[in-house]
Amino acid sequence: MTKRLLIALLFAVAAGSMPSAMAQSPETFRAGTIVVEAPWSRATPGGAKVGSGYMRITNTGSEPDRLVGGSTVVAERFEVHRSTVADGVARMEPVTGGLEIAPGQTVELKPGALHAMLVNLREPLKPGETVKGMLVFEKAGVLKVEYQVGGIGAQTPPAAANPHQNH
Ligand SMILES: [Cu+2]
Repeated sequence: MTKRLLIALLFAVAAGSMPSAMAQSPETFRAGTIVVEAPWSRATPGGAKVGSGYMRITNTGSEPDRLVGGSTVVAERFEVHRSTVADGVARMEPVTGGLEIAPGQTVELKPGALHAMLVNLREPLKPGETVKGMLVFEKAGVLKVEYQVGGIGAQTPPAAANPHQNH
């Protein structure tokens, strides 16, 4: 390893651990007043037809906005679903009419709750890979994001993708 490379690495490590006012990780994506943090997904077993997408969406503006659609490079369709448990049976249903993000509100898409459904996967998702996608908001418009793929059945974002998770 060259000395220059070593210095660059040390600098990168120092920069990564530096606290910032917003506790902002590199996996933060913005469009207009919408801030999307730490999009992530889960690895899928071979043959699985659907994958999932999770993230935190914050509306920093003074007007409500809606997540009305999206896409990823790995699946044919993007839907927003809500998981519920009724009489001990877990089910999920599409959120119709867009997912509202009220002014000042943070909506969390996470396992067992609201989530993005990546329908008709073209290929299995593998741990450690990054999946490019887009989110479409009614007012903020199109936002390009990248999902970090964690393990099968993961309940939290991959550690490396979200260094500020344990605040
Ligand atoms: Cu679903």
